[in-house]
Amino acid sequence: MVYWVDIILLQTESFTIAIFIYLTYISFTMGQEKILKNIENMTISAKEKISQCKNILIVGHLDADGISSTSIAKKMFEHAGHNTDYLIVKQLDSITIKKAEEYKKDLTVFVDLGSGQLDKISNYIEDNKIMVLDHHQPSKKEHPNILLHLNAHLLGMDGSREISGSGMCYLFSRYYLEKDEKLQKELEKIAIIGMMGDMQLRDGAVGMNKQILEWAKDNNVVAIKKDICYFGKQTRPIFKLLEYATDPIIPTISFNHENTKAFICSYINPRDNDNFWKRWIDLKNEEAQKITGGLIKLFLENNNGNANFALKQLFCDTYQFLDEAKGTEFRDVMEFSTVLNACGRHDKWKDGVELIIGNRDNLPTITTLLENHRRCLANSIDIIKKAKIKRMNNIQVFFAGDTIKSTIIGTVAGMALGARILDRSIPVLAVSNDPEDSSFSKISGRGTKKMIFRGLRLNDAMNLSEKFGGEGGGHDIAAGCRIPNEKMDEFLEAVDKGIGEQMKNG
Ligand SMILES: [Mn+2]
Repeated sequence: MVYWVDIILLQTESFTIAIFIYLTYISFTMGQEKILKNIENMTISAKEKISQCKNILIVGHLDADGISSTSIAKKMFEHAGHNTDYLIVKQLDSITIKKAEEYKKDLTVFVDLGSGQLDKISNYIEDNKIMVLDHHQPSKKEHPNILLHLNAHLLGMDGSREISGSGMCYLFSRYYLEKDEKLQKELEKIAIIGMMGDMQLRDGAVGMNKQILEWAKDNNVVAIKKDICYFGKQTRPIFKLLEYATDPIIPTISFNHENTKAFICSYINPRDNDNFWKRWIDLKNEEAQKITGGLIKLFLENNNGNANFALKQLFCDTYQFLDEAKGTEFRDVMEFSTVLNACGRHDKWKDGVELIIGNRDNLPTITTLLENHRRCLANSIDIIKKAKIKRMNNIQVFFAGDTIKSTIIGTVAGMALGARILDRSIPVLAVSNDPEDSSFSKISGRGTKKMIFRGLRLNDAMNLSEKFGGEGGGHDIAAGCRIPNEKMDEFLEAVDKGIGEQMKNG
């Protein structure tokens, strides 16, 4: 029997919840609006000075987000009548800044990097010839004479989760360019590739990313669909999709060729009329459901009552570009961003930019490149599996020397954490030789979200390198530095201590 008091209480409660949701929504959109207004104001006040700079050099980071950011900048500046040149770098340090200075342009625009190295940039390039669009942690000092500095954190956004470098470039373009719907759509598309490349969409979009995705969805740029999270739904035969599944690892299936094939065949006929293996997108609804049901069963049976987390990871929002052909690497945003990553990491960043901008002449090279990249990652994971890991109090260190390229070692370290090859309770520092200077090493640090909740700030830890004659920067969850070899032990001690301090209350 229900009493009227209960009904009132129930109504009051849902009313309170409704009000709460409404207020949260309002404060969220108001926060967003304020940020956009600030970006608009800052862009408009710098616009005239920027317009006067005929020749522009764009300097971007070499990952998928950096290549996307560079492409947005190139497209929009050319559209606005500037001449552009671009340069993609692994890390913004004195060597690469000097390189940029040698171009002697009217304006150097740093995208997806720069905010943490303004002091250093200022040493080589005059302040009034510098512009920065970035989402990395900024350094503390202000530089009032810089033409324009749009940084996610300074504008009140979390640059690790809420917006990418490409997103910052896109927002700038909204206020710098005269309205042009076709171009806006193209730039929205590129902004989304960057978000994905920086792993900001893994648990669903939040903050400004969500806003940009909504614009893109309304413009029919992208379709968003809940699906299994695995890589290769457009291009891989399903047995490969499942066999190489790492996030989450499928019990008894991942990395087991025979089991994977047997599993699939027990649910569906895996071959099409021409006897080719079907891809995920070729499956009929009921076939996909059967496989998904089978996967859920595997997780429930093999995770000792701990299946919830893995099951949550199994599904996510997936994103498809509506102007790209089905079954290509470019239809699915996850695959597209991986192509770009492969380009950047293997010195083909020019191809990456060309690809985004619309020049697809080099496609065969790019598919081979993708295969190489996958093989490189798999080999490197094997190397980590067999390697001796130096375990300190609060960090684990892996020395790769020359065995893993410094351009992919961060990705590999992140994968090894994800696949539990490394201890997931403390961050990993992966060390490789610096190819540009043999007296230096490069270090890539990776953590997990859980560690961030416990206080981890890898960018602060990597910044300690400056005390030892090195240089560094990045995000709380992923950061890097270079350090003189002779200072390595001292530096690692300092990082171990520093990270212990950061995470001591977690
Ligand atoms: Mn980025």
